[in-house]
Amino acid sequence: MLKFPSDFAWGAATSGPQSEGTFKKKHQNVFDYWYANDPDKFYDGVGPDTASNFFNDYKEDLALMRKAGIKSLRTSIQWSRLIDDFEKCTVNQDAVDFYNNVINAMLENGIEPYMNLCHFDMPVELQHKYGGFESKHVTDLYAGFAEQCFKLFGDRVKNWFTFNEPKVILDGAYLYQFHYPLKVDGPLSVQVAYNINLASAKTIERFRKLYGNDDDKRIGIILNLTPAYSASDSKEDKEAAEFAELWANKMFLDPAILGCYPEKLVEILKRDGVLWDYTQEELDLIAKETIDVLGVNYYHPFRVKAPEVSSKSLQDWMPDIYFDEYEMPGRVMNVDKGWEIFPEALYDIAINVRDNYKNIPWFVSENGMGVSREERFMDENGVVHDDYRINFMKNHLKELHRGIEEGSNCHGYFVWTGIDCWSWMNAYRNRYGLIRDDIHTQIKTIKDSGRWFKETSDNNGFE
Ligand code: BGP
Repeated sequence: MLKFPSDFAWGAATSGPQSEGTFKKKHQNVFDYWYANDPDKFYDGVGPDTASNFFNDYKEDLALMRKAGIKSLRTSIQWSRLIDDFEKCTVNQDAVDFYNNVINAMLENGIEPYMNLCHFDMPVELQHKYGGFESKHVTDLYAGFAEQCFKLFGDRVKNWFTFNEPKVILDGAYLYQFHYPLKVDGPLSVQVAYNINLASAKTIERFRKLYGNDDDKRIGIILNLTPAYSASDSKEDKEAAEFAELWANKMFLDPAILGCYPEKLVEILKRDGVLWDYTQEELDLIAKETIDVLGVNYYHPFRVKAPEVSSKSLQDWMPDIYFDEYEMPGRVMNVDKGWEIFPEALYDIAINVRDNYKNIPWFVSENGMGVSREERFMDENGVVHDDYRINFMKNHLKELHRGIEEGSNCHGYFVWTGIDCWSWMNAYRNRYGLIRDDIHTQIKTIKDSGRWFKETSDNNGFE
């Protein structure tokens, strides 16, 4: 039996915009708006309006998740739902009631709430008026929203997170066009990354003003880490991997934990003239307001090689002028999703956090297997027989366990996700849940993986 530490948290992750549905929302986030204006861009034309109906079904959903062994749940509070007037930071009472009910229902079901504050869901008004996180003013408005959340719900929520996967905001909205506003602007993405790091520090500052160093409350950030592996030992490939690591991982990890940008990255960005707008006062704040806990979303590694120079030039600066992605021969693929499956990277992450990031407390805040057309594996009772997902989790947990045995301070594993949920442009293309959601009837049925997860969570390990 592979046993995990006694206080290990077995959980699941989701987010407000992907589970709640848009019921009773006064404001739209960027995805609500984009879908309303261009539904054909979304897989099967399915938008966020109903999602997994958590707004209406939260009581039943939470009870069902508990039946699948989920004892901690990470979700998010939507800025565009909670706040009535963004400049004045007044709240919508309906939304306060909803989130209060959700948190109370979690606790009644024995589910520890982990609350995130931004899961790609910038209110569209702020995107249109100020460019979202392109603007420093928006970083202040964001910290104000966060402070409201701490005051309203902090008596019951111990674990808070300033952002989920900020790197994906850059990729989606500023580089590769899969998040609204679909810009392609490398230098601007550098500024947005900096502003997000700043917004995170401002949020932590508000948190510390309320709670000081209260050991019972923790604040962190959730990063999607994609360890960069070089295609070969050649100098060129290794340099490409070094930049990819700086850009994809260290640009957020270092400020969050060490309080500063990596020197090498600063050197490159300065040299390329894509230096961002910053002040010493802001840098001091980033240095001071570091996190207590790190959430790591891990799905796949980042395999890179030296770039083919031909089509890439400094003139149209994009981060990938420094690397090309590399398809390693013989790699194991999740064919449906198009991502390499490489559990060993989770061990590498564990050791990296132990050795280079103060061995900070951390947990796996997302890991899971997306599979399309899962009805292929469903029996007449609606139960999906998803051995592939059980094997995926086992293989990742084994690597995580190895890292913990070697001293990495990891205290939890949160699967993406509990109940199948809506996923941005991909809508329901890939199902990830331990529980199937029939999106036409909203009937929810525990999959084999949910039964396995319950056993594992109850035994704090598996055979
Ligand atoms: C993560 C996001 C989640 C979720 C997941 C699956 O990066 O934090 O929000 O969407 O990816 O994504 P997809 O359905 O596109 O495979």
